[in-house]
Amino acid sequence: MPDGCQQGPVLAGSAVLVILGALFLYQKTPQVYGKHTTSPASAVPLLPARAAWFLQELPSFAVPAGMLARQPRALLGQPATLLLGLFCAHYFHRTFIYSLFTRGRPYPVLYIFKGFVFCMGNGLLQGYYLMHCVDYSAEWYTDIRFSLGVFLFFLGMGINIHSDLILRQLRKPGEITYQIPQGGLFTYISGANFLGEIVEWIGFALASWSPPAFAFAFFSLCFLGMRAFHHHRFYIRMFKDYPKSRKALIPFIF
Ligand code: NDX
Repeated sequence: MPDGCQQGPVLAGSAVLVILGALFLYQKTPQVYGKHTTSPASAVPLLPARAAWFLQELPSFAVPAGMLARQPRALLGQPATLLLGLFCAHYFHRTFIYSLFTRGRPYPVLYIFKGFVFCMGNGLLQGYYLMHCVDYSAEWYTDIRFSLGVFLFFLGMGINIHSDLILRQLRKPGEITYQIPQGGLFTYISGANFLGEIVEWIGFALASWSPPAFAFAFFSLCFLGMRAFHHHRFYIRMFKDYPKSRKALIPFIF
């Protein structure tokens, strides 16, 4: 491990992600945004979904992108910079493209603030670890963990983007009604976009083989896995004709 790496904050940050993820597993009630919004629109301050997702996710892109920009040119082809580039690519899409096109309902300002803090912390953690705490050898590019991880990262990203697109097409601009999603992995599960994102971060963890990346993959599995479960229950309650064979997160299993 390079000398400049502060291991204490890295381990503490990774532990926070794991603890937060585990807490979500025990939470019986869903996070109160999107289809699980409970209070009337006038009761809590809200922002339009586009502005909300942009503001909330921006630090996940800006912080690691800033770190990458400060790297000397000679390091640009190294595994660590490529891996941080993948992280930035995901959040470039989430911040500038997903946010621009989302047709989600207005989003609670308090959640934007919490999401912003989360994204800032996670962006710092992943970026700092890859830029200051790992020293991959040139052989890492041919290691099976790297190849499989990068494959899963892009597979998951493809599933996530495709599934979010299917959801977006269920609404006309300005609508906030819900319909049964059809097509793609939604044929088998209610949380197709979430499964894609989980596969993506498991791939990133494998490819970078780093404690912060495994911690974030675990957080995503818990947070999005529970969200898929709550979405599934919502659909079963709301639609009498909801497909009986459809599972929550894992096709044919759960
Ligand atoms: N953002 C990750 N808790 C979160 C923001 C909120 O990126 O403090 C986690 C992320 C944060 C959360 C983040 C972490 C935990 C926080 C929480 C706020 C409080 C919480 C900080 C950072 C916290 C404690 C106190 C315990 C620490 O109207 P609508 O919005 O429902 O419309 C939806 C629409 N749609 C439909 N339209 C028509 N018909 C249907 N049947 C529809 N079903 C859905 O589609 C939306 O416009 C859109 C997608 O909705 P949905 O619900 O499927 O996905 P959503 O949860 O909004 O996520 C959107 C994308 C998705 O690709 C997902 O994979 C990704 O973002 N994501 C989301 C959350 C976390 C995350 C990724 C990750 O952990 N990697």
